[in-house]
Amino acid sequence: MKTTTINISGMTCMGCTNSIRIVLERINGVSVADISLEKNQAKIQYDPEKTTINKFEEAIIKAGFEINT
Ligand SMILES: [Cu+2]
Repeated sequence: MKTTTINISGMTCMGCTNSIRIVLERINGVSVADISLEKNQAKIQYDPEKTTINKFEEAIIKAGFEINT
């Protein structure tokens, strides 16, 4: 298991954090997605043999948010 942090912009409420959590946890290989509205961050625990950070970023963008690098 690995953990990564992704900075996100565009989240305004718990509904946003929830929808991001749901799309991330639906990705095969993700065990936990912890989304912080305060920090504008997603902390993701995943299996690097099953998925990649690219997939997380794609899913977040598809859900209507932006990635801050
Ligand atoms: Cu919202």
